[in-house]
Amino acid sequence: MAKIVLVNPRFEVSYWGLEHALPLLGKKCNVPTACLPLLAALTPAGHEVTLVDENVEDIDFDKLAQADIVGLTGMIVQRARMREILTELKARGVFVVVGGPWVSVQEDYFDGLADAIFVGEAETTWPQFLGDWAKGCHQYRYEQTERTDMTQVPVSRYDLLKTEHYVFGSVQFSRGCPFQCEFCDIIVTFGRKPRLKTSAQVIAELEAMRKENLSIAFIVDDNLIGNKAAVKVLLQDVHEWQEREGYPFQFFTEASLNLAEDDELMELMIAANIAAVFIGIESPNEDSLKETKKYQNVKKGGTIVDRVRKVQDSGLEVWCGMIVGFDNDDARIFKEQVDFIAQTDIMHVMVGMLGAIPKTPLHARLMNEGRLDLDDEQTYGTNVIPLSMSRDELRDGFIGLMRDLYDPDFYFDRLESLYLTREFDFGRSRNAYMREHPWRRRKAQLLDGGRALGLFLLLMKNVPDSQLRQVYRRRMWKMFRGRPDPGVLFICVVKCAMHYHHYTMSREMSEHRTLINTL
Ligand code: B12
Ligand code: SF4
Repeated sequence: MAKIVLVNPRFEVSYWGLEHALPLLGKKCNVPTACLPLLAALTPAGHEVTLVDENVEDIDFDKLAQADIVGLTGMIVQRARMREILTELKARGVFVVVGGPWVSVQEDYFDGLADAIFVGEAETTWPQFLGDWAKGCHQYRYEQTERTDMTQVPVSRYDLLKTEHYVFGSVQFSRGCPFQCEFCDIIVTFGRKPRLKTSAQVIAELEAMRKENLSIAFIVDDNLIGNKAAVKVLLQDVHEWQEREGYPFQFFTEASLNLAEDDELMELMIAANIAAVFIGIESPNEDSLKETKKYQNVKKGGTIVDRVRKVQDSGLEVWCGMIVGFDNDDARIFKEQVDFIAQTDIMHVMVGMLGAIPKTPLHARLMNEGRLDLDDEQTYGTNVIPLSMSRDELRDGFIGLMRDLYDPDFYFDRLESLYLTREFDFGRSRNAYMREHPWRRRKAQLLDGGRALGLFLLLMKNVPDSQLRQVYRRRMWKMFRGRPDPGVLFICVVKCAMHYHHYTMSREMSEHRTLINTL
């Protein structure tokens, strides 16, 4: 029997980290990293497992030093902190293993600091390692020969998380994506054949999350609609569960743009109460999309703008990822991106400079072309040396683009266009359910109204910039007059808080010419 502690290191500020908004929302972290409660569930009975997320609590190194095994996870943006933690633990003679997205693609990054590493999925290798460890014959490198059979994945140990500190819960329906974008490490690690859990597994997870008082969840799939036929069955069952239980969950997720081609699928996502979908659009420049093999976004049954609007009109809010710095992008791309976003009414635009993650085809190609900056400290914010502009132009254009996108007027014009002019119906099927259940509806309205007011007051108290506070007041007043629905008002105050994060990030970058993690 081993004492095991699984650790998720502190994140650096990033677009989706929402670090500047979290204190306003009364939370410490956006989402609990899904692998921690999952690895706990995969640990054979008899071992004692503790989860430590440094984003919600400090690491007590003395306590950690008493563990038999410490397991560390982490993404690229956590790599520096991962190194610090490993160095500290090594000095104390602790046995430490590392897994997760970063070490899976950069296997030698922690050489000399880790006792074992896990590449890719670990549903079979983690229990196998624990057996080897008990026998005193563990290996240094573990990699599954077969991809995980998702129908065998156990329910995550949500009970071990301090769920009160997170905005969202996390739940996974599937892994893998059928597409082949050149820069993507997801398909390198998880493959192109989508694998799904059964409806019974997913519903058991939702029940387990509900016990921990979670009501908003991020479906952390690489691409929820990788296998459209199979996910439709799953969504139908989640919809029936939601109807039966009174819509206890609201979901957010990620999907590819071909979603717009399938009305039934959009309808089922809404029925399951998915409110917003993050789509990797990447670029309005068709040559760049072709260059990066993002063929699913290249013109097909309408422009990208038409397709985005179709998804929005169905009742799903669209968030998106955009990339600048493809070989086909010259200095005109920054303005093109702004013009494109203006036509889509998308508020949450994660824009990044093209980066080459190890093991991807892009990384291999640029290495061959001598266009990779191999320094770990990325002063230009990306390891890619662009082809059609200088590194300074790319960095400055990117910072300017972020600043333009989160200019308060531009941001709130998009919000008003979607929510006031187009009367976007956020959470359509839950709203329909509530209309048929007037008591529940009244209770929900009271709750939303109270939360909207509470958050608005927090914004007024804590946002230091008086001009910005004035913008939030003015825009919320307009929203109040145009759509005095407590649910919509709550969403819009949350949008103010999210704006505050993105605005602060973009101002810090432009004032200090420093680049914050944008990958
Ligand atoms: C959902 C998701 C998000 C969500 C939730 C993030 C979170 N904090 O958990 C949101 C949208 C918030 C998000 C944000 C970001 N994300 Co993200 N995200 C994902 C996605 C699609 C799924 C992650 C997931 O939960 N998978 C399910 C779990 C169960 O899988 P897993 O963590 O890989 O764990 C398995 C194995 O890796 C292994 N394992 C993992 N850790 C360990 C540790 C040990 C000891 C062992 C034994 C095994 C092990 O065991 C698990 C079971 O098999 C991945 C893509 C992917 N598939 O990795 C990108 C991904 C992880 N994200 C990425 C990035 C860059 C970001 C951002 C920095 C983007 C930004 N600029 O804002 C931010 C970080 C912000 C933050 N503070 O959270 C990159 C990381 C690149 C890399 N290789 O390091 C990825 C790979 C996507 C990509 N290529 O762009 N993300
Ligand atoms: S659609 Fe997304 S997950 Fe799929 S290959 Fe492209 S970038 Fe990767």
